[in-house]
Parts: sequence; structure tokens; C-alpha cells
Amino acid sequence: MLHNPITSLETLAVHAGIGEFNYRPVVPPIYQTSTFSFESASDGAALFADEKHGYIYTRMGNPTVDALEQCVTQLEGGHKALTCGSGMAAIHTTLAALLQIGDHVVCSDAVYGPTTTLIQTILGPLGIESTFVDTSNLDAVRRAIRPNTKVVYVETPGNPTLVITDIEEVCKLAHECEALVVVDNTFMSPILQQPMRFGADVVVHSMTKFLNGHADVIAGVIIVKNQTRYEQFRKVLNQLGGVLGPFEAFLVHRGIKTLALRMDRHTKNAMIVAKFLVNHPAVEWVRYPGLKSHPQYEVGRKQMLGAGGLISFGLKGELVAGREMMNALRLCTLAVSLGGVETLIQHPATMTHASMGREARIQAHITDGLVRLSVGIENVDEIIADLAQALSKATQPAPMAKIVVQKADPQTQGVHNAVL
Ligand code: LCS
Repeated sequence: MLHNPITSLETLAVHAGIGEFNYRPVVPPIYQTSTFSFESASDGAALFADEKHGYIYTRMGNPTVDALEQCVTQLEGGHKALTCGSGMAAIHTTLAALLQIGDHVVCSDAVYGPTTTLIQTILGPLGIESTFVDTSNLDAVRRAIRPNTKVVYVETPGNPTLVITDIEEVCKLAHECEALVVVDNTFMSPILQQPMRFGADVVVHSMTKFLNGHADVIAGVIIVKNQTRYEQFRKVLNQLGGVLGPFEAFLVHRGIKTLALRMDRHTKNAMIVAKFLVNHPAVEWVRYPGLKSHPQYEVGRKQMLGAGGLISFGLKGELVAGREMMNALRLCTLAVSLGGVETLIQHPATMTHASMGREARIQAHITDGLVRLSVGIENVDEIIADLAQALSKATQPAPMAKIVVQKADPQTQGVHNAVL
């Protein structure tokens, strides 16, 4: 832990969570061990009784993992963090810790597809009720909250529509009813958004994305605000078992050292790419939090320090043209995931959000023509050149065909059917 008054996120990203290791290493070493020996039988008993600090077994704690947890805690401005084997493990652990049979969760309708599926198909049959609403609409949130609502779960900006939820206002509504607010901060990273500053009780991340930043690790984290919550979550994570291994923790911690630099470049590149797409004749609509045309642009300015690296857009030729374009790309890689140094592109309706079903996708405005771009840190002229050559192969709207797609209206975020 840094004890001196360093408050800048850039410095914290480089120095936070160095830990206290033998020989004073500058970088936390990898404790690649599943278990730790006890000095004596009474030492082991004392460790199990929580009478002294130390390590027992890596599922219950590991120095390399602790160092990363300290780092992320400081970046998010929380009390403590618990790392998990994936973002989904972090979300599952959080919801399992906070919800019991008969409880109700209100969830943003535009969230990562498997989050919807987890709540509906795994937690639902266990007796946990859920309502999915557009959490950018505060009246909709107010109407959805019930006496048994224990959690309001928000992803902002939402995956993949980039809809922005006002964290502060949702926290006020939820806290009036004694519900907790969980924010998935994956798309922003703590460099661009710190939800706890606006009242969030729990923050989760898929560290697979921007925090690690190099597309080589699957990891998640939960950040909590106080010791009581930490103890509660720690017990649940320890029993569910979805912990992070020391090598992955080392890699994510290494990735975080360049997080501030990377977020700056992602944001600058994405702004230039978004403007390029807006002006391209083959593009029908573009959604990017940095554009004034974004429906929640002002909310974004209040709570985000930058617009981030994700853009969603649709082509005039809808899904057919989108597929042609994605197949023609050479530099931008056709792959799911996001937040890595390389530019990735994917089609949510048939990929990341296929599992949630068409009806839920339509409610969340995840139209069939929506293409999601995670802008990397490459030379932006080369990203644009690649998009331009691929778009030139899909500039014509598709001829009349007998398929019906959902068409987004970028002004209202409404959806209507269009026959191609
Ligand atoms: N939260 C958000 C906002 C995500 O985008 C993802 C994964 C997760 C949680 C789950 O994290 P994981 O378990 O994969 O570490 N999002 C993905 C995506 O959009 N494409 O591939 C994965």
C-alpha cells in the first residue's frame, strides 16, 4: 500500500499494491503455490482462527493476488477488493452474496449477454426475481423497484448499446428503498469512471478487458466499500471458489501499470474513428459517448472522465452490409472481447448477446444491424484506412431480400422493423 498522499490515478496505476515482500522487489513476485506451510500446528490453528495475518491456501488468499487487489482498490477508491477467475465469476459471486430466495434485482436491460442469462436462467430458478429496464430512464427504475428489491445492477456505458446510466441518481433511488447499487465498470476502467464517487456500493469489472489490456488473461474483480461487506463477499467467494490464480494476477497487475496511457490513447483514437464513421456514406448511425449526438452525452460528462474506446454503429445496408464489412477487414480483428491494445470488431446479435434471446435484445435496442468496435491503440490513420477499405465493399444498402431486421432509430433509441 502507498501511504504517502498520492492521489493521481496515473501514479497509482504504476505504484499501487506493491505489497510487502522479502528482498524489496519493485514488482510483486509470483507466488505460484497452491498452499503455504505452517510454522507449527498452533500457527496453523491461529491462521485459521484469523488470529494472525498470513497465508493458508491460495483459494483463501495469496500475496501476488493481494497485491493486485490492493492496486485495484486504490484505483477505484474502495475499501477492499476480491479478484475472481473471470468477470462472470465476479458478477456471480456478487449476486450470490447479496441475493436470497424471494429477493428481487433490477438490472439494466443493456448489459453483457451472459449477465442477463445468469440472472434469468441460473438465479431465477433459485427463487430470485428480476426486472430488466432501461436504467438511463430514472422513471423506469423507480417503477421497477419493489419492496423486495435488494440490488439495482447497472452497467454503464452498457454493452453493446453504450447507453449511459446516471449512477448518482440511480443510487439515490435505490438507497431510498435500502437496495444496494452494483456497477459494472468494465467499459470505463477506474481511470475514466469511479462509480463509488457517485454512491455505488459495489463495483465489478471484467479485468479481461481494459484493466489487463493485452487480451491474454480472463479475470474479474469486485470492489467493496467496507469491511463487513468484504467479509461477507470473501466467505461467498471462498465457497463458490471462482478465484484468480497468482500468474493471472501478476499479468493483470503488470497491465494496469500502463492503464492510464492506454485509456488516453483508446479514447483519442475512438473519437477520431467515431467522427470518421459519422461522415461515412455507408453508415446509418453511430453511438459513441464522446459525440454530442449521444442521447446521454450530458450524463456522461458528469460522471466520466473520458468517452472510452467502444463505438457501436449500424450500416445503411444493415446486417448484410455489416457482415460484408467485417469479413473484409484486415487490421481490425473479427473477435469478441474488448479493451485490449488491438482493435476488435464483432456482431452482438449473433455473438456476445446471442444467448439472451431476440426478445430481450429488442427490449435493450440491440438491433440485428448493430456492430461493436473496440478501438485499440494502433496508429489511428491505419485503423481508419482499414475501416474505409472494408466499408467500400459494403457501401450499397442490400437489395430487397425477404428478411426482417430490427432497425434502430438513433434519435429515440426506438426500434422498428425494416424489410430488406
Ligand atoms: N461485464 C462486461 C461489461 C463484459 O463486457 C464482460 C465480457 C463481462 C462482464 C464478463 O467478463 P469475463 O467473464 O468474460 O471476464 N464481455 C465480453 C464481450 O463483450 N465480448 O466477449 C466477452
